[in-house]
Amino acid sequence: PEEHNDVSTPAPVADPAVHPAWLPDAAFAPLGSRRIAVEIPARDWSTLSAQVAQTVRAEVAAAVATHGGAVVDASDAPDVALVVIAHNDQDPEAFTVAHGGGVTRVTAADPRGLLYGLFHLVRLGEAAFDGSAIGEDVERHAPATALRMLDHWDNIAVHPVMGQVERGYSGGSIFYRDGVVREDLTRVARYARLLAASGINHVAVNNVNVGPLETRLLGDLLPDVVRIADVFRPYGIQTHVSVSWAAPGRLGGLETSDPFDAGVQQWWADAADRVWAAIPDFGGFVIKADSEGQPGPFVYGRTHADGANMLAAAVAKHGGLIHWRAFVYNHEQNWRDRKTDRAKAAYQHFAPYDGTFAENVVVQIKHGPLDFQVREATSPAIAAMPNTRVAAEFQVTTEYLGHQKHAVYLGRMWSELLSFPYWGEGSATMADIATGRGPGGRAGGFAAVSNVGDDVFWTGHPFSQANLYAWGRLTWDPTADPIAILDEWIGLTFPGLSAAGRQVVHAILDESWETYEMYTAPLGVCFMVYPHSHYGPSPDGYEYTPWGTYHFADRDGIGVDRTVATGSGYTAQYPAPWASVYESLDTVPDELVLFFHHVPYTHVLRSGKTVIQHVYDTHFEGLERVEASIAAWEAAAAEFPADVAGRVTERFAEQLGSTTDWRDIVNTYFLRKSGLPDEQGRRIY
Ligand code: GCW
Repeated sequence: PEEHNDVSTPAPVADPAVHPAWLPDAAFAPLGSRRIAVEIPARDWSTLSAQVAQTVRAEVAAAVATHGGAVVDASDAPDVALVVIAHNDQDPEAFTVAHGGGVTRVTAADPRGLLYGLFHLVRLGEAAFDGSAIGEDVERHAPATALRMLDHWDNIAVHPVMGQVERGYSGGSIFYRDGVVREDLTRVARYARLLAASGINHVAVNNVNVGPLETRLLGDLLPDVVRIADVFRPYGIQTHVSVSWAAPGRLGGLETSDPFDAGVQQWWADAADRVWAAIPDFGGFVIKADSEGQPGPFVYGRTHADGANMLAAAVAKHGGLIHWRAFVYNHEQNWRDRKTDRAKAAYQHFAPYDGTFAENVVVQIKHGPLDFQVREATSPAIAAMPNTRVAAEFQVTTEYLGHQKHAVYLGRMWSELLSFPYWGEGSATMADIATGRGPGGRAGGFAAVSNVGDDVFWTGHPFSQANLYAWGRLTWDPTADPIAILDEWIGLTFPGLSAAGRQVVHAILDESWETYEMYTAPLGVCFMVYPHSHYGPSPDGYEYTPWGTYHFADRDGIGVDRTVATGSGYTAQYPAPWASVYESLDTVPDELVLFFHHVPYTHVLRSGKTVIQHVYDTHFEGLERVEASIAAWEAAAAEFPADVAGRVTERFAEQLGSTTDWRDIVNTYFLRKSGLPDEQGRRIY
């Protein structure tokens, strides 16, 4: 344990001040009570792989020390053998498992695969060793993509409006405090371990809104990035930094950021040389350009392909990546202008440049065309760039989904989005495109905004840990069953919980996304939140703002006409069959009807209900479902550790109040607009 701060030999140490999340000591008992052989041949490993090899050894040593097993030689009758062998697996993160003759055997071509194999055994628990979960046939596990990323929106200094972590609901940053990178990165080491156990292997350590201080991460603060990278590396995680397009001016005193300027090109090449000299396995740069006030190439009359390719050239010789975000739209829109449709922006700005981005550019596109709403259509831009590496971007932090005050599990939502077949049933899905299995075959991977902070539970609501865990697991296997993932998380996080207790967590979380949708903005209409904070109901909050997110409710109807026939023409950005499915009111799915159409309140949905009655019914039911969750929780709370129980109980009180507000304010809004009463005569204010 004393070696804990020595990053080259990390050993898991229990820190009572921090919740162990899905890696409590007890989760290692089945493994740690056995005789384990680790065989990793000395070879010319990369620094990353060599350090991961040490991590595997340290994990095994710590587990047997805690649980009474032993580290033995391979020839000394082990129960478990973890072996790096020269096999022809091309994927350094892949591993195989097999069980025979009383031995559970994990093999990999690289220590990184072995680390994932080790955590696989931890997840399976006793079943990994008795032949019930692992059979005699060799079973291969490999990630769907090599790029499984978390983006932190952490600021070094506390931002006057956004705080330290933009859209963070879990306290301060685990990286920064009081305007500097933390001296003690122990917490980051624990985070790295949790991420490795869920499958994440890339982390960007600062907000995509990059201030002057954060710009210095490429300059005088680079040694701090080195320290962070040193802590991530032993767990197989590569570090990335978000950069500002204005960096050549801010740091280098240049007067332009024009990507065609030789001085600018040189400045970025030098910056890249500096970073990779300090961190040879550095991942690359993330950039938000020409978006929400961040500078970008538009000022110079250049395109985003011009900008991205200039940065790509600077990092190419180091094997670096440019994650160029496609979240580019006009945030100074005039609400009187009915022609501009923000949903069309990403496609308009990026699709025309398909095929012109350098090979080391990943265009990172939000899963929906607006902004991480509880329900919006899938982004057509993701399917429009077969000759570009596209990453699908998600949000683990619940900016629009209850701020980790509401119990909302997002595994189901992500799974549904990831499996969206862009060219109709059976065709390539969003996950296929991101992992290089779509048309064009280029892989950009997955990225999501982290929900972690320096909160004792990491994520504010203890149950929000499940989202972080599920994100990692889905990036590894986007086809995995999100409820099985949730069950895995429950089992690891709450060892010893009774079957009834487990059921309660499932009852609360399994359909919590749908529940949240029920009591918030209906039928894909989006937003209806308080501006700025994005928490709580404010149906007209964004209606007359410059942000381009309107629902156009009047006394007759509501919704955004995005059809070709009479609206913004957005539906034409989709391939067949979706373009016509969404275009027609006869075929548009109910849950997205207001995303694509402006309809009267009396419009009859495919479900047979009118829009207005659907709104009333779902809002009453949404609150009832939260009340049922609370009742289930109260009956089971005593089974949970007191600190967890206390926090969950406190969050439920907040959720109940907030959900009640949502129900009453949305119902009242619709009643006042439409004048149409609830068929069931329930109380609306
Ligand atoms: O959803 C919006 C958020 C901003 C965020 C932006 C983005 C980091 O409200 O806080 O900025 O998206 O994705 O860049």
